[in-house]
Amino acid sequence: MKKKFLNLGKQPLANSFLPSIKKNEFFYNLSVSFDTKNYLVSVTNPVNPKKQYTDQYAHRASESRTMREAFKKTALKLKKKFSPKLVMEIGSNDGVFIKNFSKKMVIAVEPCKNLANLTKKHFKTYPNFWNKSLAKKIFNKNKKADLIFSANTISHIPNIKETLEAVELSLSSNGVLIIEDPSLKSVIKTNSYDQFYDEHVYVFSALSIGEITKEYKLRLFDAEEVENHGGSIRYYICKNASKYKTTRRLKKIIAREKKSGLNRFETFLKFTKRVKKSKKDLNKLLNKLKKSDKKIISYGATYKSTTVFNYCNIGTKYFDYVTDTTLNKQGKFTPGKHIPIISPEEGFDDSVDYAFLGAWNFKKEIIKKEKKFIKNGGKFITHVPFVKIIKN
Ligand code: DWN
Repeated sequence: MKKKFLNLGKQPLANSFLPSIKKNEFFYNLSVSFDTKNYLVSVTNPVNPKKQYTDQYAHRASESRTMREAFKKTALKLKKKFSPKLVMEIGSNDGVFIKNFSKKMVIAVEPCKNLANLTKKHFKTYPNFWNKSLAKKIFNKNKKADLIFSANTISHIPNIKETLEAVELSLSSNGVLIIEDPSLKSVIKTNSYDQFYDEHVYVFSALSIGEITKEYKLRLFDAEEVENHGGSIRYYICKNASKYKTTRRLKKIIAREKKSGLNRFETFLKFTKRVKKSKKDLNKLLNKLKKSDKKIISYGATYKSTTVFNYCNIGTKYFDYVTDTTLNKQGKFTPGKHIPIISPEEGFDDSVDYAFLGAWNFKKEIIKKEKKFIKNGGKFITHVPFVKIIKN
């Protein structure tokens, strides 16, 4: 049974960075539920993916050094561990993962046409949504994938049944599906409620992945906690009859999840209380700083900050602008709250007193990079794990 625990209010699409401020912007109601049967946490009423994954998709996974290095390391590790002959990535974005494989052995699936165009010159790329009909087009009795990788994508697809059935059709008998997505334990622990937005239909746990895969002739046999995006889990899934045995580290992760209460509704009700407090605290802090005439900006036009800005009802009253390194976000306005986005070169200078870390998941990388700002007295603000000015 699905039980609602969090209401984040009216939200625009996190990807809808606007070239100009328009009046008829699309909004939906963002609430989050817990399924007491399979422990799955999901957006209660998902948005139609055709509205989200268009040829205007903004996010470029290569934009941070942290993720370029993480994907390279992951690709090398998986090649060594599984020696795959044929690899497929679902949701290949700008190719940050597949570029670590030779052209002959990798297939990319990416429904956003602008992104698919970036990889199609060098890699076999299908500009389509992942489903059974695509699986049947790519694979057959004699051609199967030994490794299917998907980072920050399976959590984005509302139809999990179709997704996993298509995977089951495509894998070789000892083939492995590896998915990586933000971990529910980290979200709850660090109060990062901004991991909930239209695209994050699911925030998985090993508990929920273990339950869901069972329904589709698949089996979770291993999992690994990784630092990416503020704490993620890499899940290793195989066919029911495959050779892989359940690992000790998976059992430990599941035990820790149970200890954190990820199988109990009360845990999520407590989380909701902390989220409400976070909203109050952030408004209070920004209000105080603004009253003392400080210049505040936001650092990183993340999808996550769409949730923060719209849930906390904060916009140009507090933030002069948002800086972001992604070229196709610059010159636009943030979804819903319409804060202008400019390049760091243009806007991240000595005039800034405080920078809210929209990209808090890259805190280490950013603090290292912005030593001069800190030395000159600039300060970062974060809401993760609670609202504070970061002490340098
Ligand atoms: O799942 C998703 C994640 C992985 O990526 C997607 N649905 C969409 C996107 O979400 P996000 O926007 O919250 O992701 P990031 O990776 O936290 O975005 C970081 C943003 O900050 C990028 O636009 C790049 C920018 N940035 C910057 O301006 N300066 C990043 C760094 C590290 C910097 O130094």
